[in-house]
Amino acid sequence: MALPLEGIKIIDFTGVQAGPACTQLLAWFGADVLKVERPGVGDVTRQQLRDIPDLDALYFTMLNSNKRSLTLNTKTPEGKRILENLIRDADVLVENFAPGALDRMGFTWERIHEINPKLIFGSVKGFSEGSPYADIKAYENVAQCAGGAASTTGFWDGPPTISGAALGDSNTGMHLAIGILTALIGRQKTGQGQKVAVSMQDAVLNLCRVKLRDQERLEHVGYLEEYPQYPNGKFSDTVPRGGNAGGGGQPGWVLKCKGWETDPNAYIYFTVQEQNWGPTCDAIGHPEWKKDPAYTTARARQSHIFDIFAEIEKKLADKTKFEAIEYLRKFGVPCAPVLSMKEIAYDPALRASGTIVEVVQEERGKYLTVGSPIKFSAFKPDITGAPLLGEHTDQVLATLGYSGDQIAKLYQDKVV
Ligand code: CAO
Repeated sequence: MALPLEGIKIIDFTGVQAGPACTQLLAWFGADVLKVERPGVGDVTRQQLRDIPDLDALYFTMLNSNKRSLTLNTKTPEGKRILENLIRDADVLVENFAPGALDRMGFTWERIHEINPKLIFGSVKGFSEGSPYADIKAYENVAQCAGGAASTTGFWDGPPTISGAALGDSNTGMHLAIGILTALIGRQKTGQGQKVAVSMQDAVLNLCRVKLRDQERLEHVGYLEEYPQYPNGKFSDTVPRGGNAGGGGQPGWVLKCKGWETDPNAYIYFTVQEQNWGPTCDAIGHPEWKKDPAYTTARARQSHIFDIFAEIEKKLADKTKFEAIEYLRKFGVPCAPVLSMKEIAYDPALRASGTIVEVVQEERGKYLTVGSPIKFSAFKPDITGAPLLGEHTDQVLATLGYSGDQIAKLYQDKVV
């Protein structure tokens, strides 16, 4: 069947992770994504963290599958003309250059809109227009710090901590994809393109919504009853780091299982679900806590929640994390094993669902990547390899009407 985004032409003027993650998603769903890269260099991630000499790094292949690649020096007059022609014929252009870089090339939003008023222009920056930091270049951790994730992650007696999840990069790309699809639907009504801008700071903050909720609650009542600091510790005037606390209405913690002394991931996450307190007491071998006023409400439990967790750990001490989950699921406890990346890579269920996929990459051979986390009933995205640098340059130029000789001249002049 035709994929939903088939026929949508996207100029992918992106690099590193935030922009490429957005356009890769759209490519999986059928868009024709043409990556425009600097001749001889390409996206910097082609060369970053290489595991095989001279081959495109996994950093690149895992963020640029299902795309085509055109090399083009957009600082040359002929390169600019080619880009203008591409813009005239495209539906979307996505970029995540350093602040001002596209303007310096001569492609301001106003100019792009003039060339093609129907085109949707997607842009990622570290900070929004008007921010006092708007001129700063940004990578993942810059955004995690500025978006509220770092100050609220980690333990209260340690420094702000960065998450392993790409909250600043891929998350921003996902936000931009939503914006672009929204603008495409909007265009069906108005016939007009628009600029869609997402800052990495804002995208991180959007995922830290509950922490802003906590800031406001703190200002109203002076404490946060689901944090480990309650009721025995002190609160300041800002949301503290809560370690592995649940963060919602349900307290939870990371608990040790059999083998934790040697295996850094022999843990589970255990949630004390309010409405499941009775079965939880049975599961942890303390049925008497069901009626004990020191245990019957979340508030009563909180002052000795770590003693409760210690009791649960005793109960789980002879179980591996997988055995613990098998046991606890029967009692309706919301829980999961702490899975290592190795366990995830070889997880048969994640492979069967297409969330972990094996892709064949030209020159490299097989590698693993994360497939579409979004599942559709009418189609399953087929994840293919990433393009080699400039693999489709000749093809694209021919489509634009360049003859063989003209293409050879463009190579000679280092335009492509
Ligand atoms: N032809 C000619 N020149 C090109 C080109 C092409 N095809 N593609 C890029 N360039 C030029 C740019 O115009 C720019 O030139 P000037 O500095 O002279 O204007 C230069 O290459 C470098 O631009 P850049 O933005 O790609 O690279 P950078 O190293 O200065 O910064 C980054 C990288 C990621 C910090 C910055 O792009 C940024 O802050 N982007 C916005 C936020 C973002 O997306 N961050 C990445 C998240 S993933 O970790």
